[in-house]
Amino acid sequence: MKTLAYGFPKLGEKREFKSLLENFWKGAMTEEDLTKGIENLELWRAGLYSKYVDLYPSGEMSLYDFMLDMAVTVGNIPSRFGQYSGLSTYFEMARGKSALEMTKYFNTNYHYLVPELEGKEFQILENLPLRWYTFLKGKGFDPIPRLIAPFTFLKLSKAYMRVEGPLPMYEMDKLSKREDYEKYLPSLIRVYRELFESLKLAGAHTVILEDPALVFELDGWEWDIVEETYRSLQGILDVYLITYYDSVSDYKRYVSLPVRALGFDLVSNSENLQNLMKEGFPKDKALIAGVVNGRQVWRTNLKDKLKLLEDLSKLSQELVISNSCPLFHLPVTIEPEDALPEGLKERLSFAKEKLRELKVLKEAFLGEEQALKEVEDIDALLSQAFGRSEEVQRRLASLTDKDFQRDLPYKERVKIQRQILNLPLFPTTTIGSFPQTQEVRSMRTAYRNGKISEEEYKKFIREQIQHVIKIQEEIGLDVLVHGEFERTDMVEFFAEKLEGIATTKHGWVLSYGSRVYRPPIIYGDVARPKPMTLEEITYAQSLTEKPVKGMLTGPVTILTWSYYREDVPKKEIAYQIALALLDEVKDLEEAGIKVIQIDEPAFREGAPIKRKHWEEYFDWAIKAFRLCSRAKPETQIHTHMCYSEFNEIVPYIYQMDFDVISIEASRSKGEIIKAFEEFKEWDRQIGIGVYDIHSPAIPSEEEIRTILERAMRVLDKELLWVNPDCGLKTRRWEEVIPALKNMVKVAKDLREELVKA
Ligand code: THG
Ligand code: ZN
Repeated sequence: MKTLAYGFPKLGEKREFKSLLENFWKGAMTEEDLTKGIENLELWRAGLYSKYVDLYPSGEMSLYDFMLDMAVTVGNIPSRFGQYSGLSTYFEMARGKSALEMTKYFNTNYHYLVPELEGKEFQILENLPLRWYTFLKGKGFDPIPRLIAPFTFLKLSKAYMRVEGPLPMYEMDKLSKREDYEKYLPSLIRVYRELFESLKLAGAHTVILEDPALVFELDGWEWDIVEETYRSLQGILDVYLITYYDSVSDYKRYVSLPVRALGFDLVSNSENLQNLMKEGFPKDKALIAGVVNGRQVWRTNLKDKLKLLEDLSKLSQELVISNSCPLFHLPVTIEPEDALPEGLKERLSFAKEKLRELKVLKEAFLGEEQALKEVEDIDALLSQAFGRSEEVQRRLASLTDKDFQRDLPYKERVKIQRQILNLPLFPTTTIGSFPQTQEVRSMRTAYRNGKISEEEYKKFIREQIQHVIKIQEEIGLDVLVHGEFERTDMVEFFAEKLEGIATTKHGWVLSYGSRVYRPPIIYGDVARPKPMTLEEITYAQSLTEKPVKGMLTGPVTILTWSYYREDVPKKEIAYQIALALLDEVKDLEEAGIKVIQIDEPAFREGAPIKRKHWEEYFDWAIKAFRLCSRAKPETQIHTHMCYSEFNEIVPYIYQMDFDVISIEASRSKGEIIKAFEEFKEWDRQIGIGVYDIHSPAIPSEEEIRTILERAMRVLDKELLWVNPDCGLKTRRWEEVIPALKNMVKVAKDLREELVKA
């Protein structure tokens, strides 16, 4: 019986990783000091691993992203970056002007950089696995080198692919055919074998390969490729194969792969366990049981897990206890949190505490008295009810079908809304936030630290709102926003105001690169004690004749970007949040707000990995949105989506029954427009982001016009709104004002041209 842990956060207890990178990028730190700092973080991680578990990896300490590291290791540098020259090329690929595309890692809020395959042979460029293995070895640790497996590497990459048509044309897309893999695998496998050889020479016997793509619903030929890959990797190092975030998609083929040990996520759902119990497990392999949840913050009920491990030990002589998925989805430690609601802290376990749980589990499994007592104590604590509210549950139980249905269908609502709002053709608006300047941030910090009074802070926010309303009027926008200067993160802001949700002071998690966020913790039944946005929105509306949008974050996004309890179905939590938001919608309406936007950027991300689970998810996700947006027919409901590809879920999006959607389509405008073309029923108003806010470049009138004209070929002009593709909080005023002016100019020109025609 051994314990194995992996994916421990690299951020550091005081976000040292973030400071190191950002100081280096600012030019305030040398490359040498950066390297030293990163090495110290790796030593700290290895120290924790070795304190609590038997087996742990090296090679997780990436300077930006582990997929990028794999790409650099195997020499996959797209030609536009020229000759690879170390760190400068590395960061150019990560965050330069023509950086690699960033996308969500499976169904998580971590974003990886998508390798671009151009058809070149792979070769070892920087042997990062060896560098980090020998580093830790040299410091007296005994880690197992870890790499992303070849199949997952290719599956998550994009490659140049011939597009059907009369002329030879190539486009970047996912690998989708056997030939695509056959083109790249031989040279990739050769490189992996070389990497293994080098690690073996340095003293390694084992390698951990992370192959999470095996949880996708794969075709038979894809499994053939996986088998061939593992067969060709044999003979150098013992392979510990790890999968996570879901059950493996073909149990029988998975357990017959020629590897030393096989890992299972036994937390995300019960399919892996059912298969293990039903089909058995090969005698000659070790079973890595991912029983401690790497994605949720709850203390593990060790008693339940002990029982599970006993069952599993009948299947395999060699059981390895592990976390269910990488631990980097968790904050480092619960220790410094001193302002959590009563009773919550002892129910929580962050990454460091999860490591300790693995240790206690092993000790209890081996019958150690102290550990067994702890197991009983935790069970007693966790069996006590916590955070429930009868009132919220009664309200939930009383819901009927009509709570999910607006009083009038869209076709009739839109007529009333047109009369009230009286907007021109191609109405212009923004997504909600305006630049969060240094001044705004320092004022918020000053207020939080008690350095300025609530009155002073509120006065400052009111001044900011006055300013942003004036600017929007000058630019000539049609539907205005209040700028969101009082808000931090769009989820954390609401979490702080809702009952049943806790926020942390130090619970930072990496989202990508050096960017972090603090996921709130939904620990109890959710309710809204008092209005959350009313004051700022009504103040903004009092300053202008134009409509000001009420701005809310939707229930699916609040749920998906938070930790949530596991003893209540997600559907119920989503409905609870939706009811709290509905209270806000009602208050906004009462106060005369005519347009309300409820953002759902995580709507796609929340979907399960396997399509077979989609119907169930979208059923409640759609209903949660409908529940919170059941406004009066005359209130125009908007939503906004970004950060994902929405093409394949357009029919589900339609069922949300909003009046207007604004959608990010910065990279694949053509595709998203096509998706709406293919979905014939589409009759809702839509703003396809006319420029990319992630770039500081100011879009020209021509660029904006091109996108609108393309949209007009597919969608009725009456449906089109004109807006940027996301909020403007990360941009500077000098960029925002000219960009919006160009946008409004194009909308006005188009209106005039249509009148003439
Ligand atoms: N909020 C949350 N999740 C998200 C986003 C978000 N996921 C997807 C998308 N946006 C990209 N993720 C981020 C996460 C963090 C930041 C930007 C994009 C960011 N964070 C600040 C930083 O790292 O400096 C932290 C700011 C603070 O002090 O609160 O900029 O918007 N939940
Ligand atoms: Zn957005």
